[in-house]
Amino acid sequence: MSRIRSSVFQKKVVSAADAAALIKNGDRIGFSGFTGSGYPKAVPEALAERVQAATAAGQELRVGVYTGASTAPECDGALAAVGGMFFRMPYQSDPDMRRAINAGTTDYCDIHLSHSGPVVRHGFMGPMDFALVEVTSINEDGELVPSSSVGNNNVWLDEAEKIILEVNAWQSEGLEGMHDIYDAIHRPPGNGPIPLLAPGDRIGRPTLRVDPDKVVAVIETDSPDRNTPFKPLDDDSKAIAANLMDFLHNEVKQGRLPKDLLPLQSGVGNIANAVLAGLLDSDFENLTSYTEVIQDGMVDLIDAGKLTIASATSFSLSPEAATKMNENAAFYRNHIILRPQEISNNPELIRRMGVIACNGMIEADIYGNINSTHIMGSRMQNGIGGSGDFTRNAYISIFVSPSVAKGGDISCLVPMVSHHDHTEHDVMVIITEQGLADLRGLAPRKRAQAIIENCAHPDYRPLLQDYVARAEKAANSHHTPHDLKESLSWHIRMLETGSMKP
Ligand code: 0RQ
Repeated sequence: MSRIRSSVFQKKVVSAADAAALIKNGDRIGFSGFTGSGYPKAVPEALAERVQAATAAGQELRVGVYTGASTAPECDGALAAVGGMFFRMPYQSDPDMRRAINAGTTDYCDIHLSHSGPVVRHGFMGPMDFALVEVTSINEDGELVPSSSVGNNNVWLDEAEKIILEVNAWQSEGLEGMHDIYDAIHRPPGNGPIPLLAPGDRIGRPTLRVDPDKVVAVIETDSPDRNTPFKPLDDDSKAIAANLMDFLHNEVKQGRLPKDLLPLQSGVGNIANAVLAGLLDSDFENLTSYTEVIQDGMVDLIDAGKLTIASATSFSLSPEAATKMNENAAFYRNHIILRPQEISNNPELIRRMGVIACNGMIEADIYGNINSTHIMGSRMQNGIGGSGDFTRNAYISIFVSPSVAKGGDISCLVPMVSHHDHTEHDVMVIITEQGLADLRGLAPRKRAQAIIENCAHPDYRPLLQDYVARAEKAANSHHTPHDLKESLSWHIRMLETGSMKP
């Protein structure tokens, strides 16, 4: 049976090529899609073909692409490979996309995920020409059942002048009822408090609403989300997870956390997933999660009966876990709620519920500033994503990373970060495989000692202590001692010699 149950929408079905033909050079398009889930799968590739044909004919066809977060090779990848984007925001992680951003051929605006919908609603980005949104089905009354992510879809559907829908039969019909679309946020003034008190609360509707007159094309697809497998757990990630478990147990013992903890947020990447595996082996029970992505580790916690409810905006699963989710969506619907990202990442809610935030990083400095986005100060990796939304507003904010990268040539603990995403004011705990630095209540000099002694790799500890000694002697040594002539010398050495070691 067709997933398009409304006769109004059935009449709008066209091919992906015909839908792509509606898009003009310079159009700004709000795409669905968040960490490899729920992105449009047919029109971006058809558009990429048009871009190639236009380029061959000496014409320009480039669009501005707004998403929830990263998408996949058929979406970001296809358009980036042909140079089809003049603008991109917010988070991305595709290699071709990254190349275009770093080459400066695509302008990239790396903003907090909780801001990415509102800046469009507020008109800060100018008008949005199209929304291109994947859904699971269209009901008789024309309401849309979202697919495996919600992201900014509610905002794009409201704000775009025209809408193209992809109805993907691969997405499980069991997803219907998993979503909670709260659409009572408008341009200020006049917004009230968001009435959500706990991760399991439902405050909205299961479907997205759309003005049918704005829908110019509907495409039928049947393609899987392209999710990437997680790396197997290595010794470092197991040690990081064990250090975090010790910390959480101690917080419970000290009476600073209840024994079922507080809602957990876990970032993207392999280490974050490993941390969830650590919870699986722990004695913590009745856990809840208020986060933005549901990874394999969270599904395992639900299966084990340890996680009662997970609230997010998207899945970020391995192919095996995505298949399991698809086959059992009706079961997981009782434990998972997918919301718009302006709700999953909302600072008001994160602060109210006391979320424990745990995110990956590229590097931290000895005072606790964090670089999440730029390799060696200038090369964009993925973007800040939701890490800022959660870190600044968390009950406890934690960053996790191995102490070294590139086989030990790089120390992830450095004198001064080469790019700032999270300042020392927002960061409470840093964890590596070496140990844990609890920075709460520490002045800068004491923070430096905690980080060097507990988190840095032994190979780099004397070098960091040497830096601290020089910084203390430097002319500008005051509250936060730095020797500005030396502070980025480690990065310069890496760029010049291929190692931070002298
Ligand atoms: O390089 O790709 O060439 O191998 O950086 O590093 O170890 O694979 O890290 O998958 O845990 O991701 C910060 C990127 C970590 C991620 C980041 C090199 C390393 C490797 C990646 P290669 P790993 P992870 C909510 C939260 C921002 C968004 C966020 C991220 C590559 O966590 O994108 O937190 N965070 N969102 O070799 C130079 C260093 C390095 C280094 C690692 N110090 N210097 N290179 N690398 N450390 C979710 C969302 O927002 C959607």
